[in-house]
Amino acid sequence: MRNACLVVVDAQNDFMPGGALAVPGGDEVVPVINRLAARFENVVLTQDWHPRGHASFASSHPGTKPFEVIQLHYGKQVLWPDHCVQGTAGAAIHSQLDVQKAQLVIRKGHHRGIDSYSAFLEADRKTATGLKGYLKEREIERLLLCGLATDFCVAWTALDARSAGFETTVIEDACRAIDLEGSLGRAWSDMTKAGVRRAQSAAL
Ligand code: VGL
Ligand code: ZN
Repeated sequence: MRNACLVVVDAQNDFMPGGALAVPGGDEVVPVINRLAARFENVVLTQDWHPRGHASFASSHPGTKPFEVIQLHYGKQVLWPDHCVQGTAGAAIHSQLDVQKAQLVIRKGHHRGIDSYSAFLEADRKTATGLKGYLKEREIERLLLCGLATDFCVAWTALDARSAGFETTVIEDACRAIDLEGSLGRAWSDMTKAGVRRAQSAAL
């Protein structure tokens, strides 16, 4: 699979049970991803990496609460509890994730005023992370996505991967979702429409 790359999205402590923005069952993906990663020559990780006072934090907008939606200069933004603050234990990749072979870690969400669910383009839909250029230069054509959360960072990354021309598959049992007011169902329907494939790890 020289032209394929496994992209492990945000497998970080703050998205695990007990973390600041815990995704139900988030830790269950770790052994599944470890089994998958053993079979890939190319592995890339993403890491949500926010400065203190980030625009996606409810704590940065007095009078708001986590999970409310507000309007920012680039459009709608869900407000989250403070999470994945640069350099904190919560921002670290899960210690059981066997990622020694990963060749690149894309850190995203580091501009204070712009969120970035996608590993390709920030929420202003203009600022690129550089991942597309990296993968194209490595002649990668197929992306297999796993990690957290299915309906936010995995889905946005998958949709942008399709726009960038990659054959894209989301490995469902290697992901877990936040599922805010139907967001998981919407994410799957958007991904299916965009030509993202849905697979189970056992079938790969
Ligand atoms: C994520 C919400 C906020 C994710 C990151 O990794 O899906 N979700 N920041
Ligand atoms: Zn975030």
